[in-house]
Amino acid sequence: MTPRIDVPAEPSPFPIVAGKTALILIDMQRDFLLPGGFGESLGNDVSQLLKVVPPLATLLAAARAAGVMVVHTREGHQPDLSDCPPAKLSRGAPSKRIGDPGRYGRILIRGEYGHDIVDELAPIDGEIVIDKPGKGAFYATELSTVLTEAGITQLLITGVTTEVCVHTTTREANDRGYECLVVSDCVGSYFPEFQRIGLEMVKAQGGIFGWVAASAAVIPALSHLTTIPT
Ligand code: TIU
Repeated sequence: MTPRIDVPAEPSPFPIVAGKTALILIDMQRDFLLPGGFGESLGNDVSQLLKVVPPLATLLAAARAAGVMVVHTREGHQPDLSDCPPAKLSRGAPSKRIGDPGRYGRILIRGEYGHDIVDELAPIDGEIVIDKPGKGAFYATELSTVLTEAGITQLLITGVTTEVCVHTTTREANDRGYECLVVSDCVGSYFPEFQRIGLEMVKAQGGIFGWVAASAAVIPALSHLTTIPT
């Protein structure tokens, strides 16, 4: 029998299954999170995202201790912008567009300091890093193949921003047959009302495209996973 633990979640308990569960950290990149970075330069309140880092670091440590697969994503583009659609490139204020020089290097360009993940959540050996050109982590990436080959069916979804890349990825995953738990204090939005409504939308209508629970409910389940004899 596959060891399985039900996490108390809304709208119903969410099954975490040993060997079939992955933790996904979406776009916890300096460009989105750090003061003086791209996100703040657009007028956003980065403190709303920075508060996600401590609980997510704790959840990440618990996942690592439980042997759960960890996948990090980064939104960004090739230095020549060949993978950035004109409709995305032309968005935003002049001089603050993708590829322009920013405080932490060229904005959202692969290889630049700002494009990489914040130090507190840096990937370690053995963890997957998916570079994605879009908002959804399945679009134009190898994520689907990676998860299929690993036999993953359950996703613990975290990262930023709740209503943009977290929602897009969760919706993509749900359509592909994954069961998705969005961890409420480990996702963040620049806009408090989008955070609240974004989480409501996931779990409405009997869990229309996912489940929602706080990390305080997920972590004990992960700890228990390590104690189940296989
Ligand atoms: N990762 C992600 O959500 N990308 C964004 O551009 N989000 C914004 O909210 N701008």
